[in-house]
Amino acid sequence: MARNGRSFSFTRAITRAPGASVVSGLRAGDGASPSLALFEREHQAYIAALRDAGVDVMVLPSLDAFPDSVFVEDAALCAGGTAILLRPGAPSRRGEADALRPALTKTFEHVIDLPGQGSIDGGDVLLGDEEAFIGRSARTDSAGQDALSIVLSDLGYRIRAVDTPTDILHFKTDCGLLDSGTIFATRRLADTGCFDGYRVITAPAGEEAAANLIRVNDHVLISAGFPQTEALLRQEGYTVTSLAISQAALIDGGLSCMSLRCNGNGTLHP
Ligand code: CIR
Repeated sequence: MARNGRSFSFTRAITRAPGASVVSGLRAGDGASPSLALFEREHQAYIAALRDAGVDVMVLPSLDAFPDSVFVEDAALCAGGTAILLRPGAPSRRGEADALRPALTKTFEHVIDLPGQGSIDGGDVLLGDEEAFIGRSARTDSAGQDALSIVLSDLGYRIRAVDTPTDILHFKTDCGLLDSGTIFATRRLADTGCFDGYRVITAPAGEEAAANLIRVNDHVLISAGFPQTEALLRQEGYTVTSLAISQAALIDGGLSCMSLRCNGNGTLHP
């Protein structure tokens, strides 16, 4: 397994505990609400897995004013030593970026508000070592895509502006990075051609919900309940940890969205 690559080498992560209001989290369907107690247990196991992968995890207190605030990834983005406060597309989530500001200011030397116009959720951004994929979606509009493209270009990333297929919440709902040159994705997303130039491993049929995995240092974290995916990734040589995220899934959340992962390239505060 590749041991370096800034896209998956992380020293720190910021998370936020789910609060009582998580039962009202946004969801596309009219499915069941999560149980707070089980969500908390699954969230704690998620944090433990990040720590096992060598990451120092900050756990922020729950924020009941924002039911979806456990999904910290959508409100900010860490790129090297810079944290960028984003503009989430769902009206009920707009204030989440400001709520993250104090923690980011403590952690990063550079914290910037996304300039320009438009909305963008971090779930639509996949950062590679050199290239950033920015997906336009129901949450991320062209203006938001353009605004983030300018910031990430200034930080040295090549930009690949892509379209998240309409029935997918976020670009990363359907993909995750396995190493610097390899992406795990659903067939429906890979078939759009958006990963041309990368090696793509596709999620086994029926296990599309496993696509939102995260590579953290030497570990690949995947959602529990996807045995073919787990076997496939082990066969490919990855060290896999599978985690139950049943309650986050009830409100359309996945593994990536519950942490803001940061790589300390010398600019993180000690
Ligand atoms: C929402 O609809 O915004 C939340 N209930 C789920 C957000 C999941 N975030 C992500 O995939 N990046």
